[in-house]
Amino acid sequence: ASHTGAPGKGEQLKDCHLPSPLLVGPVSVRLSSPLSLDEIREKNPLVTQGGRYHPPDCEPRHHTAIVVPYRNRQAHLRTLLYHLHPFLQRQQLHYSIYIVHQIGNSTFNRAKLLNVGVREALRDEDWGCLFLHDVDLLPENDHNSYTCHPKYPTHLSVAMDKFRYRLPYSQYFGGVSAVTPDQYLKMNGFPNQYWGWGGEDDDIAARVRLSGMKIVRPSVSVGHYKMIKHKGDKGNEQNPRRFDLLKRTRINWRSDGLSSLTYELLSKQLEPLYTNLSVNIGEDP
Ligand code: UD2
Ligand code: MN
Repeated sequence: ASHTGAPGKGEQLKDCHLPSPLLVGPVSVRLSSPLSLDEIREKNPLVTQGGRYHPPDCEPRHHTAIVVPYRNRQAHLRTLLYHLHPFLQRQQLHYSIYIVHQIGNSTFNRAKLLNVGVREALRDEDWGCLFLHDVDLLPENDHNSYTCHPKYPTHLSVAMDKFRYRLPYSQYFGGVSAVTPDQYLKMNGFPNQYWGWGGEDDDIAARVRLSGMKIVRPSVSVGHYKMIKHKGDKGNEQNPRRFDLLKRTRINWRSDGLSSLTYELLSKQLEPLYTNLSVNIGEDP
């Protein structure tokens, strides 16, 4: 038999080379007029139903699920997909993108949506790494690896244009972060009680510490992100209770989180560029 490049069935692929030979380093991010979903699809022919990808010619070393809390940010979603698919493919990851769509008009709850996304993603596959990703953040350097640290949760978005490319404060955990399933279990997931804007990221950071872990980060030069400029969303007003809630994380984290998560999955659709989870997470009691 003669080899034509693609390995036949049953033939073992070689492990992907480290570092990936496809990396380019800094990338310029275009924010204006996102392409249509069809156009993005044409640019990513190897992405399969549900927004999944597996490198075609080597065995990936990492299996990463990207979980995005979402409601009513169509243009941001298209911009994210346009950038993230090629970015993750250059890293030669096995990955899938999950959009966790809060249905209804109740106040937005980012952290609870992330809990839902993690639980549903782990029903699909034994993901080694779970990324928690704002819809409006675009990584600007593909040396920022979308993989997990074996021991500690990672905070990736350390240098954003909106904070003049610096960490705003040392415990900051907002934007883009990552945990392994073990780390996620250890910290009892994320809080379910933060309805509206703010505080939930600080609660998550506190859980990391309270459960005996610490936060690891890439270097500032690699952890560059652009945030698409936006106003506050209707239904995600600042949460006035966030300061009171944060005082009680130390008491609440074991009882509120993955262990107390309830929701109703309304549908799971395998769209061409992402898996859409439509979910009813209830409302602020
Ligand atoms: C900051 C943090 C974010 C989170 C938030 C407080 C940064 C870069 N990010 O973001 O991680 O801690 O503060 O809650 O500092 N979303 C929707 N639809 C909505 C509302 C929110 O899809 O109607 C999602 C979307 O993925 C968005 C994320 O929730 O990116 C965070 O909301 P935001 O972008 O309005 O908050 P922002 O930029 O202040
Ligand atoms: Mn934002």
